[in-house]
Amino acid sequence: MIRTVLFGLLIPTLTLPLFAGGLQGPVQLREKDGRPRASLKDCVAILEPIEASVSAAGPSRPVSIRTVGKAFSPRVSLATPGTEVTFPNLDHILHNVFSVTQGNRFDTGQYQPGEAPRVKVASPGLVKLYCNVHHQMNAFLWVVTTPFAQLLDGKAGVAFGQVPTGTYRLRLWHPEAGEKAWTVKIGGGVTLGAWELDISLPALEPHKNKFGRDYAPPVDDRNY
Ligand SMILES: [Cu+2]
Repeated sequence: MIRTVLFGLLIPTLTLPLFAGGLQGPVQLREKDGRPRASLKDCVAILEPIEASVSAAGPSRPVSIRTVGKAFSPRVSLATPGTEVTFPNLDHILHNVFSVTQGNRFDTGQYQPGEAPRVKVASPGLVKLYCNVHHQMNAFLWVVTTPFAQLLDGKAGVAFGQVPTGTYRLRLWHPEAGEKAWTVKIGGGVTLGAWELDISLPALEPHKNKFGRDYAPPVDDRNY
């Protein structure tokens, strides 16, 4: 912690929390046969205050989720309430994005190649995104109010710094594992831990189209 002595008073430097610590440690994603998955791609870590002085995060920078090769990219994104999300269509076919997640329902309608519809997410939580044209397209948007949230793509685990001391809930999530949560106490230094998630869900969750009906049989539109 940095402090400045001014006229005999101790003035804490405002940019740093008064008492800050960190949380670090490896995350392991275990396959159904028990072997560890090599990559933490699509894994999300969210550190939420239970008893700690943390201000809610304001709207984050716009999030872009492209449709390319008949898939959403990236498949998992992070946002805060009020964040604008755009969906640029980089394919040569029509797409659609809809969500029937309560609190964040929307439907872009079908949109052309080159178009980029926008929506604003409202409520915290996990928003499941689908395309009404292509059953296999799915993506996930985590809307969080804490400033401590990260995607674990390319990482070995969680690493949060400048965390005010207190009690937190560490939530780990993966599309094929669902969510697991732990209570962690963070003191003045770096708190260490190790966490595991078990793969138990299918790669593509069964789902209906935006009308709540089964998808029509696929048509041949391979020229995306
Ligand atoms: Cu599509």
